[in-house]
Amino acid sequence: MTSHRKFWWLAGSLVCVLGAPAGAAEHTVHMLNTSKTGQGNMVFEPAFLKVAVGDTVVFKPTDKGGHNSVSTFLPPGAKAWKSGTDAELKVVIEKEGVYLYECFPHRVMAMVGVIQAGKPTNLADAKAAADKAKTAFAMNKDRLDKALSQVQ
Ligand SMILES: [Cu+2]
Repeated sequence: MTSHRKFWWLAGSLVCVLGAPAGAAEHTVHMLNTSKTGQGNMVFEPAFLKVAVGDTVVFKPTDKGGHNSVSTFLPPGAKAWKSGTDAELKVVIEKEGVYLYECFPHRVMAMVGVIQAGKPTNLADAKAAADKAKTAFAMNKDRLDKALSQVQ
């Protein structure tokens, strides 16, 4: 590598390092046809995620099964999201609290997930929303409760 080239390589690396907000992490939630941890078919994995405000959650269509990710309950002021079918979506978690989301095509199978960012300031409202969401489930009826029970 010439010294000229080396300079631009170093400059590029610095931009990468300095460009990311301090401490912000990226978390991946896999959309799967079959759970890798024995949770049955049509799942988000992990179904519960604890993140810091400012972190990014990547919904990844690891299995192409007609999946999407749609927010169904949010902390006050948080932005709703909806991915395309079998499309990756990156969501920056900007507000503190509990988030619920689902795969709309597999709602009946309780393909749902929970994200906690910071303190669970809206947990009571999240539980009420979960109780409503559960009425649509025909299978895996305990999944949402299991994920929500990990909120601390
Ligand atoms: Cu799905």
